Amino acid sequence: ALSEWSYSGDDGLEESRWPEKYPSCGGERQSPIDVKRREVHFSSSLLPLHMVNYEEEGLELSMTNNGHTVQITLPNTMSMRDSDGTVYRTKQMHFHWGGRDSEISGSEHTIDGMRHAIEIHLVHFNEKYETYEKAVDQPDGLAVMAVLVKVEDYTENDYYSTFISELENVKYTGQTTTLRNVNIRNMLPGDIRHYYTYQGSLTTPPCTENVKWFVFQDSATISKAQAERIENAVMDHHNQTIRNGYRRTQPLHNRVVEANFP
Ligand code: SG7
Ligand code: ZN
Repeated sequence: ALSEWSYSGDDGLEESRWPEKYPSCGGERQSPIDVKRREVHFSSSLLPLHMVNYEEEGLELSMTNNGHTVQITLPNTMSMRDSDGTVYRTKQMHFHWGGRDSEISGSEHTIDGMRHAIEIHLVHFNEKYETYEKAVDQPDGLAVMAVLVKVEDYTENDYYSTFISELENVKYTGQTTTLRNVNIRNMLPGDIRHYYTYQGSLTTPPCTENVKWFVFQDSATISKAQAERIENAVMDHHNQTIRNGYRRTQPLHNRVVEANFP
């Protein structure tokens, strides 16, 4: 197998066996999780994230098919300040989707057991470490914002058009293209003030337990046709269409999920 790990076991180590090679994947603060709304703790001290430069116009961003997902490199000029004053800078964003059978959703986080069609991750690093490479091994190194995307039959989202039409240029693993004139803010939900937050991990090997997660309460919306284009667009090392690239939800163990809304 060309891949060191996979979700299904078709190609490389399957999900349930990740801990054999990547011990952190068997840890007690793993991601994703099911957010059980009745068990979420409201915290009035959590402020909206202070987000800077996400709406910058005219960006040229490189997008790559890495064999597991499509990933867009973000400039480190976008930054987010957490309630506790920590500043995180952007590194990349990527997507998790389903689609193995039509109607199969592929978000990683679920809300009361409900899985959304797609989940977008914006990976950030703690700016006190100066670079992503230095932050990635630190216990407080990373923060990921998660955007849940739902499908409404005919609601075309024009803010996703550039991204979706460029997918044909990254059909094969290893290919890279350039996105022009995307506005990242517009790909996020309308309401970015309200979020769930908890301490977790990377959702892929090595499953490092150093990620502070922020899952927006509001979701973004795309059309069914747009979702299908994403689900059918890109292929892995074996030229199999990449589908169902999400990890099963993990036990909460000794953790609390907080929210800044009641
Ligand atoms: C995706 O998810 C990729 C990975 C990412 C991983 O497979 O975008 O990124 C690279 C550079 O391959 O891993 C370290 C990292 O960002 C896990 O990220 S996630 O927890 O946000 N899903
Ligand atoms: Zn991810």
